[in-house]
Amino acid sequence: QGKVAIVTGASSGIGEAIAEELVKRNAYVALTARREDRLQELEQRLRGIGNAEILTVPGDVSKPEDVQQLVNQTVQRWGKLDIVVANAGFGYRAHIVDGDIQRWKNLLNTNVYGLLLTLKYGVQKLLENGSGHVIVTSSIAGRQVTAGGAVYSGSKFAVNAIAEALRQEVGQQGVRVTTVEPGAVVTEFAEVAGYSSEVIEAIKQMEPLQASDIARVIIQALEQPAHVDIAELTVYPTKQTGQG
Ligand code: NJP
Repeated sequence: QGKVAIVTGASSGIGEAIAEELVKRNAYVALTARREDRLQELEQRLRGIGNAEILTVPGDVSKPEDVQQLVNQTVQRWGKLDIVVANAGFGYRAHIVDGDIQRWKNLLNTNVYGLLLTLKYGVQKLLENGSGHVIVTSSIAGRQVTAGGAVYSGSKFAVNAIAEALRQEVGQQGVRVTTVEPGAVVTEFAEVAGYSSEVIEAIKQMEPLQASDIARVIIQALEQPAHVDIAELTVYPTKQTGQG
């Protein structure tokens, strides 16, 4: 049997690309995100790759019952869990005084609380195995702050802290934790974050990364021998010299 993986935020972008790379390597992959139609389209596409084993469990990572359902259904289907890709998240740019308070709440609920839920319920199963690998998608915004980035950067600083605490908590039990900090990647991220056309143009000029670039780097971390944990991966487009 192949490795069993959960991928959150699998309905587009980086999560979709990681799911595809995992399936190509014969992993059994459980996909989650809120948009069921997009997950089903992806499942159909991935079924075209050899004997793909895929489970689609639509849900919201900020709802404990949805995350528990995802983990439980995965383990019921394949008997174990080896890889947790905690990737769901989104961005938002606004000065604090102009901030949309509902947007703040949703962002922190997904990027921070949703991550904690994914780790809490997912990592319990890895510990039962005595091995496993957690991939956490953070951001270069988790290393540097710019005006307008308070809430997104704040969420990703929290993500980095949570991932490092987890690494220290579970390493002795054979579970690796890798935090990935991408620069600009072409996904639906800019649109969801509501970036202006000027910002989108500036990103185009820097020849941004493709989601497949991040997926390839993550696969390299996953394919290290079990005693090697690449704890942090910061990946910039070569021409991106600042954050934005
Ligand atoms: O963005 P996008 P990325 N519950 O919008 C899902 C980080 N990052 O692939 O629920 C469950 O294409 C959403 O699905 P849906 C970024 O912070 C990116 O670029 O159906 N799922 C979709 O599948 C994030 O952590 C860049 O709407 C939820 C996925 O998340 C990660 O990369 C730079 C959800 C987002 O896909 C993936 O983002 C960087 C919820 N509550 C870091 N909310 C970049 N692209 O430039 C959202 O430094 N999703």
